[in-house]
Amino acid sequence: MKKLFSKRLLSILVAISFVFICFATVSCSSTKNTSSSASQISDLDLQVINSDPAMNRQKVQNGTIIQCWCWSFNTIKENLPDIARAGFKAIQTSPINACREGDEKGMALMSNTRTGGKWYYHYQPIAWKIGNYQLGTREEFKAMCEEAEKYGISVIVDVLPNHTSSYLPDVLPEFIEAVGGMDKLLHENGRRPIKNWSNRYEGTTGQMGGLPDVNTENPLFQEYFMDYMNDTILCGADGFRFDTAKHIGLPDDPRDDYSKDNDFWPIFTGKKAINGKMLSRADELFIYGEVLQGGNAREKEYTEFVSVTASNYGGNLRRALSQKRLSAAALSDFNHPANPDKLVTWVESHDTYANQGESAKMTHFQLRAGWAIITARQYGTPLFFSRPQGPEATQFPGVSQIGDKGNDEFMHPEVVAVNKFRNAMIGLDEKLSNGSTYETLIIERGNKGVVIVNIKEGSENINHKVSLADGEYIDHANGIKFKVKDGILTGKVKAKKIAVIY
Ligand SMILES: [Ca+2]
Repeated sequence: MKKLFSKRLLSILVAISFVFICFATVSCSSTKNTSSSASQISDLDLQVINSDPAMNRQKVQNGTIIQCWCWSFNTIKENLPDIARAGFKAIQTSPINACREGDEKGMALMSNTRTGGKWYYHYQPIAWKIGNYQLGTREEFKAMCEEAEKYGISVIVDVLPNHTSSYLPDVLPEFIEAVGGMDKLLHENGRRPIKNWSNRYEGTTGQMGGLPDVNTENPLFQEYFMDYMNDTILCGADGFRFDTAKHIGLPDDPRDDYSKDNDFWPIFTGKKAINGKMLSRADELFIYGEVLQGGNAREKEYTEFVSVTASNYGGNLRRALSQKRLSAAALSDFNHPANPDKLVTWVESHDTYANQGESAKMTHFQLRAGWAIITARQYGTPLFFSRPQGPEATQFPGVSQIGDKGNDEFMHPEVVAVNKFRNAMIGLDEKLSNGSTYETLIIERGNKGVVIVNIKEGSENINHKVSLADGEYIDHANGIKFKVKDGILTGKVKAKKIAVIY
């Protein structure tokens, strides 16, 4: 309660100080489109005032998240004004825990040498404490969270309790001692590679991708990991992404011989204590699990505890974009058995970009078109993957390294316009339809707004029945004029452009 009050007080004080600056400069409205930071404060103050932490979960779910992939804590902190201005409501960090220090701590995102660096070492935990050589220290993380709060931006932290570093000797003695010794660290089955991915016993207790499977049901591990989770929340985290969540068993999944209860999910969503310790602020946190669909993922069952990733929808969307067939009927279907308000949607994930490379050849425009679709829709919480700097449609351009910010696409006017459209359309019903061909998708929200995604090489003349009030509209993305007369929307969307009308 004390934290809640102090956060509210801080928000009010920041808002008041913004108002004061506005009066002092008498320039808030007249300089809205210039680039100086003082002139853009007016764009931010509403977001600050709306940053009531009690509403955190709903705010994140209704908004958009930017995955600051491999950005350091200091880099994120420096770019918070731009992130807020772009209309994002949350940032997602890469894993912040102590991690494998491979390649002599090389900082290349991906190198072919033994010393250059590899991004994925931060997905290999060696102890549950905050800070690593890739992203920064605990103090820097905390400072980032404190700054994010000023902008009404929530912080989602990527956690990966399912496994350790692929090289077990890397695991620090403090981790091994905390769980009761080396023989208590892993599941009985934890070094046998998963062969049958539909077998829940293998899938939840076996070794995935060379990563030893931690006994996540060992009460000593649970207490140790709870201390980390609560420290992360104390520093200012507002939610979590659970990596490889489908590899941690649900209560009714088969148990490993070393485990008594499959109670990981009840404990780490605040429904049950471990040795007297509860997850802090559990009701406010936005928590989702990486539950990649396929095999026997039980993706619907996970939503009893957490939101989950709509990975099939991401695949369908990427296919639709590459085949230039944005069928409204096909793209209406999230291809997921769970309630759609429990889904996290993406065009691509860091895995499809950096691991399999399956999405790496997508162009900036294809990614924006996909982003516009998931962000304009009523359901699903869109996750924006921030790619590294450098030429488009390239997996590892080699321009930026671990710790640097990604490319500027998160600030592209079309991305910003759809982010703000989403924030303005909360709760309104959606209607998807096509233009003259499958290369134009039209997403209406209630009687308030329309987003048009045109992936054609040519322009699309819009002549479409809508529920918008009659009048003239200026598209928020590219400044194109549209008109609604007698319920018919007319205007022209140029080749490979997105129009955001409300
Ligand atoms: Ca597991």
